[in-house]
Amino acid sequence: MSENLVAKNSKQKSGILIGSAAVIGVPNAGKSSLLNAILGAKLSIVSRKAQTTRHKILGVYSDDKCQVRFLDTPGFQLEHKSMLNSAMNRSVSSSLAEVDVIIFVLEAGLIQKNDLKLIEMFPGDIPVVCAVSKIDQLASPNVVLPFIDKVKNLYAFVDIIPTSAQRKQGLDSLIASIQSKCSLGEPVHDEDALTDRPERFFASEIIREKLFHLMGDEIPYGVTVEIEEFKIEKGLRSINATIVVAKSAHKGMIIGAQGSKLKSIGTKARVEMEYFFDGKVFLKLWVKVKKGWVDDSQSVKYFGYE
Ligand SMILES: Nc1nc2c(ncn2[C@@H]2O[C@H](COP(=O)(O)OP(=O)(O)OP(=O)(O)O)[C@@H](O)[C@H]2O)c(=O)[nH]1
Ligand SMILES: [Mg+2]
Repeated sequence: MSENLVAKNSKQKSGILIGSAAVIGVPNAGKSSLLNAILGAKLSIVSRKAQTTRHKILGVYSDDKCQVRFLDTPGFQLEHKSMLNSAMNRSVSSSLAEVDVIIFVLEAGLIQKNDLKLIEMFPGDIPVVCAVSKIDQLASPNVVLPFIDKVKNLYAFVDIIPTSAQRKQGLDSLIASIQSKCSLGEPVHDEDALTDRPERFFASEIIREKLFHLMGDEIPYGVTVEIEEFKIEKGLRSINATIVVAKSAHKGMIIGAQGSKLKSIGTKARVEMEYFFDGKVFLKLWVKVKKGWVDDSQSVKYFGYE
C-alpha cells in the first residue's frame, strides 16, 4: 500500500469563505509555531535554531465559516548566501505573489534589519496583517502597546495582532482578520485535508527536526534527509531514510560513539512519527556524505528544494 496524505477531521460546507495566507518573517520569528497553533496540529517542524523551515508548506485550516490555505515559509534572511539559502528565499518571494493575505510574523520587541528588507518586498496590492509573536516572553504586558505603535510606523498593516503560539493567544483575532479578506466560494480541499504533502515528506522533516534538536549549531544547516523507502503493510510503516551531510567530519558526529547519537535521533524521530501517523513505525537510518551539496544548485534541486 502506498503512503497517505496527511489529514485531519474537520467539518466542511459549500459556499463558505475561502482564502489563502502566506506566513512570512525572519528566521526564528515563530512562523511555524503560529501555524501549528492555528491548525491545532504539528505540521511544520520547530526549533530554537534559525532557518528550521526550508520549504513552502501548505496547511489547510477549516471551520464552519471558512477554509484558509496557509503557506508556512522559510525564514527570510540575506546573510547566508548558499544555493540552499537562495532557494529558501525564492520560496518566500514566490509565496507573496500567490495569496490573498500576507501574515507578517514579527517577534515582540524585536525589529531586525531583515524585517525591514522583507517589508520592502511586500507587493503593494495584497493586504498585510502583522502578527506580533511570542508576547508571552515580554517582561510585562504594558510593553505591547508601545511596540505596536512602533510597528504602525513600519508599514500600513491592515491589522496588528499580538499573539502567542505557546499560550494560544490572538489566534481567533488572526483568523477573523484573515476571514475579512476572504471571499465566498467552494472549498478547495476535502473536508479532512490538512496538507498536500505526502507522509514521506513529514517523515523526512521529523528526522531533520531531531537533528536540529540533538546536534550542535553548525551541523543541521548542512543536513538533508532522503526517504529511500516508505512502505505501509498492515498499518506498520517501514521507513528507510538517509541523512545526507555536506562535510565528511559531520558523518561521525551524527553517528556518535558506537552509534549512540544516531540511535537517539532515530528513537526520537520514530516516537514522533508514530504519534503523527497514528500507527507503528519501523525506522532505519543511514548517514551519507555529499560534499558541499548546499552550494551546488543541482543537488539543492535534487533534494527537493525549490
Ligand atoms: N515563548 C515562546 N516561544 C515561541 C513562541 N512561538 C515560537 N517560539 C519559539 O521560537 C523558536 C522558533 O520557532 P519557530 O516556530 O521554529 O520559528 P520560525 O519562524 O518558523 O523559524 P524558521 O523556520 O527557522 O524561520 C522556537 O524555539 C519556538 O519554540 C511563543 O509563542 N512563545
Ligand atoms: Mg519555521
